[in-house]
Amino acid sequence: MPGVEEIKNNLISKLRYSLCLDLKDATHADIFNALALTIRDFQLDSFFATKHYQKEAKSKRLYYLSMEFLLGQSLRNNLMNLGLYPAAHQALNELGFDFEDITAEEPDAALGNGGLGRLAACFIDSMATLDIAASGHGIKYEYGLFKQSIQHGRQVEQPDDWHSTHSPWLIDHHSQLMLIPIGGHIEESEDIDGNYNPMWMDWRVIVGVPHDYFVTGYGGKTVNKLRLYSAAASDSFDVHIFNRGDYLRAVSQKIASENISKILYPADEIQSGKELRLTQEYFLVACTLRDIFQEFTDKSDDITALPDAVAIQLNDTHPALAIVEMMRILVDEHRLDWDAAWDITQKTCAFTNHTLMPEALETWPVTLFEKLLPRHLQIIYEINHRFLADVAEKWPDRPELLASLSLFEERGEKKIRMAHLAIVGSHKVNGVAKLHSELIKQDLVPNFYFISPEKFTNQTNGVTPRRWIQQANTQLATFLTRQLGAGWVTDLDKLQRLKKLANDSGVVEEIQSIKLHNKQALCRLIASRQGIKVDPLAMFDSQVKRIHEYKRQLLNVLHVIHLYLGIVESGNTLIQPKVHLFSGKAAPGYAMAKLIIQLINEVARTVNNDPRTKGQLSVLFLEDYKVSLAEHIIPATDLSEQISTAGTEASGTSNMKFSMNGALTIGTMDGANIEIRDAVGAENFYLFGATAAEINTHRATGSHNQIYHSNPVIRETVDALVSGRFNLDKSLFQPIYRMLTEGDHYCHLLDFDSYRLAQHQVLTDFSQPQQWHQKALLNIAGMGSFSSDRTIKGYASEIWGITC
Ligand code: 26V
Repeated sequence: MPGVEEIKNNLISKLRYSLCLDLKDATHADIFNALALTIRDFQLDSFFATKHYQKEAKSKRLYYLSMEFLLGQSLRNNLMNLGLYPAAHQALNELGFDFEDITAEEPDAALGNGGLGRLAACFIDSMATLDIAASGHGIKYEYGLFKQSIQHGRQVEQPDDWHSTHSPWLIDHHSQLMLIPIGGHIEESEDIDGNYNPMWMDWRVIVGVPHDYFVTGYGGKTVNKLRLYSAAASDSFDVHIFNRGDYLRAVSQKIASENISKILYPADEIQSGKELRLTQEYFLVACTLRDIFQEFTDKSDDITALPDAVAIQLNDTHPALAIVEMMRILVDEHRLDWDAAWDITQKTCAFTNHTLMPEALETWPVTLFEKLLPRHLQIIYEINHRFLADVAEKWPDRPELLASLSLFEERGEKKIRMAHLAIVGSHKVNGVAKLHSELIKQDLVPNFYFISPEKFTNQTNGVTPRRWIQQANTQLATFLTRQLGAGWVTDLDKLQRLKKLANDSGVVEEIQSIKLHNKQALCRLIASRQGIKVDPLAMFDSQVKRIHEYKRQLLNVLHVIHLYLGIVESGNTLIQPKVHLFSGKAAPGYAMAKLIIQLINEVARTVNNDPRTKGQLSVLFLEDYKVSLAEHIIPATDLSEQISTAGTEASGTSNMKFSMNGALTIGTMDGANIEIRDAVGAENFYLFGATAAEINTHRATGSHNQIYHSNPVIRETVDALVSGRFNLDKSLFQPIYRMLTEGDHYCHLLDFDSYRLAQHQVLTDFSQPQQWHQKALLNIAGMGSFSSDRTIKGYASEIWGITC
């Protein structure tokens, strides 16, 4: 293990020979880069050792395909996992730098939108920690998720040029280019034996360049890689266009190719059918499969053994084309017969669904496929034909099954249903929390469940305790290590042992003082980012996540309005001072979500500037939510808002992060909330609202209007939206008012009273600090099974056939 001197010397030499700088001229950003390059060398030593032992062990390899990896910062995580944290800390100090100042320089790698991408990042950490031979495969977007600022209360988006100076964590492999065909057309033909042998002709080529980011498991034994591909143009293949003298066309084609990895699509839960997005998905899949086949054929010449050596996990339908590309490679290139190829493909692939929201389910127009991927379209037709023939044969008396199961949506413009493709081509399909997995079977694709019940399974999400406790909450980590020994970091079930300390008032006071310490740190951050002073003794109530109607930030802000009206109109006083924190981004094209951000900001401005609320109520919208900001907010939160309409949030993962950092949850019976409540005890969780079944019934009866008219508290609150109280323009929030009173699909008003009562109970309980922090301790104690290590062990044994 390198010591302080070695780190110092290497850092200075990186500054000098890689960055051409003298220590005395180096900025904090330069020092960050030099330290990252120093640490990367240690990672690489372990990487080569890992490669060697994985090869010797002939380990089955897992390929995790995802359009998103929301990594955040890496320096502190790598230092901790390699065991170099104290030495690096001291090395920086001895060189005259503050460790916090230097690590804060690292830009977040925001190559994802939200939950799905952050889950992928937790998973690669757990896979390396569990010594699984695994790699992540994604796209190296030049621009990650946009940066958000708030101007006049409104969200403004700016490009996220996350590695303008090139990330020190990435190693480019320009010598391992991949050639990816796209476009063109099919010419029907026969081979010499007279078999149908279609030829994919006149395609153009996109070049894939691999960039490797190294993922250090805890303890540093295993270093896996995350391989991100960028797109480039192929000079040699465009030569004929140049030769024809069509210089401008050749250049524009080059630009078009480079655009493929230019930007992350900033929408989640909204699918828009854009050509560039489909091209990105194909590009990821095609590059990854070239890597998979290359690695496999290096070791084996028996292609039928592929499913024993390789498992592919599809993170939602976005990489589902892997099924089709694999069939193309096996049938067209390896000349396997269809049934053998299909058997290999199905045994290798597995699919995770992450959403029940109809607008997020991917479908692609057939015409778009015809233009970009004509051979893949043919293969999809063939998969569908054989699949439906099989269904018709097995269930001759159920002809109605065919239209509902088909890979094609025939109503309106003909489209390919990517979820159907993913289900048919996989041997396992999983949801991400118990309720979600049930709803997949019962509501989303009941007929698929009917024909192949054995495919469907659940793997409840988890989060990595390395980042979300050890790194984000160093005081809690120190406390845990003192109480439980260091083993909790890789065996989170050890947290259970805290239960017996719940009646030890000294321990409970320590939990309280850790929380206060974290709140003070967050106050300093808020003061420096937004120039606002917050009282650390107030209750911190946080809702941080993408802004979406189904997540119901609006329910939260309606309740804040209700509290405000109580103070200013009825002269109420809150039993405890409260700070409501909101943070999150809205998809740039999602007007209602953006209006909700504006409402939160206008309510914040009104409430915070009203002298009558002083010392009682304040509201903050923290700009530019990202992983590194979450690491500050979550450990400093008293109350975690997990208030989605039951049956809409597949799992949620911030709910887990908050609870394991000692926040109590106010939440609905949705996603993983249900399992969290079971784990921490119903008495330590503030449950409210209708269940998924009740929501269905309510929607069917459509009695929302009645709630507004019959409930004066609700009416007063909703009317305030259009009263001019929060903005001189009374019509500004009219669309929200209308949504609530003319449909309220997400049932804000239905759950309002129940939410209000639960919030009241929260405040009452918060005024008893000893009891509150005892509940906080019991939350931490109950969260052992929400480590992503547990989740990955489940995937490994039940889906991948990998032992760990
Ligand atoms: C859809 C699209 C559509 C095209 C544009 C880009 C894009 C990006 C993402 C998505 C789907 C997002 C689905 C998602 O993030 N689901 C979340 O997954 C979490 C991890 O399983 C889970 O905890 C959340 O409840 C779920 O909303």
